[in-house]
Amino acid sequence: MMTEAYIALGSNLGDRNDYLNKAIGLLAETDGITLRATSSYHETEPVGYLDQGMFLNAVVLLDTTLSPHELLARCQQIEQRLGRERPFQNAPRTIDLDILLYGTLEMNGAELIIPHPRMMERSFVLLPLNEIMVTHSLYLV
Ligand code: GSY
Repeated sequence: MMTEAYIALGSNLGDRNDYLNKAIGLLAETDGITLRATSSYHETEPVGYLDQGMFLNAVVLLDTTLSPHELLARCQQIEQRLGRERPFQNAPRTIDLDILLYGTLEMNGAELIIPHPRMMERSFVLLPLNEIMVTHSLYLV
């Protein structure tokens, strides 16, 4: 079954534009994923851990036949491939991929919570999400 999924991307280390481009390219070339829309890239102040560089954030809309856990595994694989290290929580990162929405699914698992539990309080997610959702989501038309 094909499902619409939204993924948030963020980078605040190195060539942030290139990390976002590469991560979106890797998502797009994944079997079981079709890239439907990409927001513009938003430069944003860090939220949470403040003593770090500005982020570049974006949101993409995918059609996918992957399950939520398969999609999570692919996102984590892309983070690793692009050199993400996790020295401490909220540390600066080359690239971060978070599943925001997966169709109308609501799940509360140990590894994965959908919708993303903090998305509604993060303007760095809501602004790019709004940009593509209003024009591309089938659920809103
Ligand atoms: O998963 C969210 C990572 N993150 C970000 C982010 O992507 N953008 C901004 N502006 N601040 C953030 N703080 C954290 S943690």
